[in-house]
Amino acid sequence: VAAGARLIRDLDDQIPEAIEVLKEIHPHTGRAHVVGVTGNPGAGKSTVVDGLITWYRAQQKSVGVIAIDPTSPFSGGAILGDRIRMQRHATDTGVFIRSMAARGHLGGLSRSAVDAIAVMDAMGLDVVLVETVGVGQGEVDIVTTAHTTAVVVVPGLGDEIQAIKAGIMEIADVLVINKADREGVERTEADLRLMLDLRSAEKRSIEIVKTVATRSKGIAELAETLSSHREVLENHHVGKVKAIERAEVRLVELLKVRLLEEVCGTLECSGGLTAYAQEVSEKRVDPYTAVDEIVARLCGRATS
Ligand SMILES: Nc1nc2c(ncn2[C@@H]2O[C@H](COP(=O)(O)OP(=O)(O)OP(=O)(O)O)[C@@H](O)[C@H]2O)c(=O)[nH]1
Ligand SMILES: [Mg+2]
Repeated sequence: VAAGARLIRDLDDQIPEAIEVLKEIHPHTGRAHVVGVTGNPGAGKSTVVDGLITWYRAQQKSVGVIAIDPTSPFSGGAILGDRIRMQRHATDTGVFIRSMAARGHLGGLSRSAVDAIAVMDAMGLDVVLVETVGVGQGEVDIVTTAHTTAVVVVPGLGDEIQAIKAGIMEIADVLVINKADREGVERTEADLRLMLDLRSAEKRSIEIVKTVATRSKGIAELAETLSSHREVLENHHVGKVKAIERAEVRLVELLKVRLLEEVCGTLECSGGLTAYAQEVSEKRVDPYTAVDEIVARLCGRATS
C-alpha cells in the first residue's frame, strides 16, 4: 500500500522511473471494477461514494477512491471536504483514497488519474471509484476509462434536466437520483424514464437508482446495479469491444502529449510553436499550412 501511494505520487510528479514501474504492472491490471461517479457540483457524489465504500467493505471488498477536484489547483476546497467526509475510512487498510487536482491541459488530468487507476488496480483493489464533476471536456476521459459510469442527478432540476439529458444519456450506464428525500423525485424519475423510453431500442440499457446517500438509502441497490453492469460486460462481446476502445483512447491521449513534446523538441522549444501561432494570428500563414510545415519538419527529423 505504501509502495502504491509512493508510485502514484511519483507519477504525479512525472518521475521517469515511475513510468518504468507502470510498464511492469500493466499485465497485472484489468481485474478491478473501475466505476466513474460523475454529476453536477453538490449532487452528492462524495456522499454516494462514501456510502459505497461502507457497503463494499461490509462485503469484504477492498476499495480505491480517486477524487478529482475540478476547479483549480489552488482551491483545494472540494478535496479537503472529501478528505474530512471520508476520514472515517482512513484507518481501514482495505480503503485507499487519493485526491488529485485537475491540471487541465495536455491531458494532465486524465493522465495522472488513469495512471492512479492502473496502480490501484495492480495493487489488487476490488473496486476503484473515480469521482469527477460535470459532464464535459476532461471528465469524458474518465468516463471512457471507467467500466461503469454512474451519473448523479438530483430531483427538481426541471429544465436543467432537459439541457443535460443528451449529455448524460451518452455516458451514463446507471443514473442515480440522489437526494430522493427531496421534493420532485417522482417527476424527475418520470422525466428520465420517458427520455430512456424515447431512445432507440438498440441503444444499451440504462438503469435508474434512487438514493438518499446521507442516510445510506438505496446504496446497496446501487452497488448491486453497478456490479451487474460489470457482469454483463464480462459475459458479452461488448465488454471486449469497450476494453479495446478504452485502450485506444489511452493511446490517443498519450500520443497527443508525446507528439506535442516531439513537436516542441523539433521546433527547439514551445517558443517555436508560439512563433507559428503569431504568424497564424497575423495572417501570414493559415493554420493548416502551419501544421503541414510542422509535421513535415517532424517527419524530416524522424527520417534523418
Ligand atoms: N437531503 C440530502 N442531502 C444530501 C444527500 N446526499 C448528499 N447530500 C448533501 O449534499 C451536499 C453535497 O454533497 P457532496 O457529497 O459533497 O456532493 P458532491 O457532488 O460530492 O459535491 P462536489 O464534490 O463539491 O461537487 C452535502 O451537504 C450533503 O450532505 C441526500 O441524499 N439528501
Ligand atoms: Mg465531492
